[in-house]
Amino acid sequence: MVQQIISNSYKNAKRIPLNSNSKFIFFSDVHRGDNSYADDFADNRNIYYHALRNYYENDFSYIELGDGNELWKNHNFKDIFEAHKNIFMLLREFHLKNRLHMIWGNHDMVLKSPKRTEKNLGSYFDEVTSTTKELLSGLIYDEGIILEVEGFAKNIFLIHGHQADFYNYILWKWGRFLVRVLWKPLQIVGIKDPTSPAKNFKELIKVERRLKKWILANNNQMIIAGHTHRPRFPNPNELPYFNDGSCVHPRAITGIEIENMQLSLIKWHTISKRDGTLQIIKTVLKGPQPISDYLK
Ligand SMILES: [Mn+2]
Repeated sequence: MVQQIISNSYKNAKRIPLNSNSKFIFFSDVHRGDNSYADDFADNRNIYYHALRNYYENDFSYIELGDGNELWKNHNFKDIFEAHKNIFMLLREFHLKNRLHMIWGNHDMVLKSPKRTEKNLGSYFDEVTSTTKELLSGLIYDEGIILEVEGFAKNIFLIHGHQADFYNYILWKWGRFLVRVLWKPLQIVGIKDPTSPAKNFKELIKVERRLKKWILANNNQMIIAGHTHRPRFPNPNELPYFNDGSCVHPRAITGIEIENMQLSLIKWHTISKRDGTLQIIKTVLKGPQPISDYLK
């Protein structure tokens, strides 16, 4: 069943060309929240903003691989928008240049509906001028995206990854209910949701195993996913399962870049300098590795 769900999202995926001029940055599991104690992203928001602006200025397209907005803990998108307005304004800049592509995950599965997306993200109320202004009008969330690599028969499949997680794909409303009534209040006193693969190692391994099974059954189809929060960057002789990690690591965000037909796993984090100032820097964790190594 899980294998069929992944195959369906592959069939329905939006297609985007990729060639030697393309530059892509993938982040996922940003979990943008309301900036309260239950907002796992709050500590990393400056790092994320700085990284994303850097990619914007360097002509990258941004593809978010799901769970960008934390719509389980928060009923109202407006609270998330107000807490991270600078980030949404930057996303708007990407969108206006057609350089923004969104995939939904289990925490923002409601954005599957274009109507819902338009209502939540299409516009915002500007309190200074008391007028409604455009935000991400016309943006469509997809379940999957295929990057068609110029000169190759094989391609790259982008997906959130909860398709390999029955509980979070089919029973997601139940999961959301538990997060709202149980785990969110408990998180504030330090107890974490054990049903999330991000917090439960056994679940995480199962999700990875199912995705790898699908890759093997589908002619070694390369996948880049999120969901588990565990960064993965295989060697060329291994199964091509990549994971960009998350933006809610304790002091860092991780992502995957494509530039010059090469892939890199990167981390953005803060260092403290001897004079007491803080600096946000990028560290390459793995790569750059040619894409062609994974399309054989
Ligand atoms: Mn997820």
